[in-house]
Amino acid sequence: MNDRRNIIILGAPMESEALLEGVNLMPAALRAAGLVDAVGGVDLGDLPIAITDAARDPSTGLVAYEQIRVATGLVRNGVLDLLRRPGLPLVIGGCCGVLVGIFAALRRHAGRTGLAFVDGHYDYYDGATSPAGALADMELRVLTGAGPDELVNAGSAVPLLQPRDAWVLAFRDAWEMTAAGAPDPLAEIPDAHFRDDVRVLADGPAEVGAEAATALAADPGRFWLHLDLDALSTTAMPAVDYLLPGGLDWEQMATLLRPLAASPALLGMDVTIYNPSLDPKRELARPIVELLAGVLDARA
Ligand SMILES: [Mn+2]
Repeated sequence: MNDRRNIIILGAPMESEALLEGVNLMPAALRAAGLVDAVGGVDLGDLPIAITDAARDPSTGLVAYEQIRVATGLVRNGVLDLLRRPGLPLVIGGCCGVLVGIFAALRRHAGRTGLAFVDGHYDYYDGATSPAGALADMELRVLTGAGPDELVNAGSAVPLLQPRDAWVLAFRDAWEMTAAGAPDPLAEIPDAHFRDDVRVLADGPAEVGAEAATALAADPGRFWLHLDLDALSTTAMPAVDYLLPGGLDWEQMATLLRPLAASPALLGMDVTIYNPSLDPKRELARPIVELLAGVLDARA
């Protein structure tokens, strides 16, 4: 345990496909694997999020739209509370949809805030092309100002995230997006900074992490770190819902994250998408805890 890091943990068990036993089980699984002691944190428990309505809303294309709106408000208020406390917020998802509420809180609390977005997917579908109709397929698009009105307007400014403040790292689903006819983020938000998994490994994970951290610390001067565990290879992390070839191994991921986690400009971090129901013996929970503890150790 390392109390100097003063990490504040909040569970956000959002499962935006309304699977009743999916990524919503992640906070409990990581706690059972020793998360709180390993990161040296204070645990505020879980937000009371329940996504149970499997119907897809015809106008937005989203599953459980009303429940997603309510959950986004809970995340916003919960993260606002975290940001007002001393210490570094660590939000445990859940799915990547938690980022909408997180950025609504960041906008209110800190104003313009950057994002280091480490994710196997762009998460840039629209309601028509999203395979699952999940907010977790489209949160980067919502954050940068396109999508269902009530989510795009969840904070005090639109967009919640300026494209130029987004560093989109380690994605590898461009081919899948093209096949689905999804919006192309390279065309729609060209000011964002894109480094796919091949580029991250070619340039070096340490170099790419440091490049993003340095740029975000300079402008806008503060940022959030998002980690979707499906940015790991499916060999390293098979317990995710959408498998893709490619990706980073555990050490490459730690190397990419460390300079971001160590930055004084970091306002907080979320981690998402581990699905314990695909890992019945919970063998992957401890490596996740060790990854988080290892990268947050850079702040000590
Ligand atoms: Mn994602």
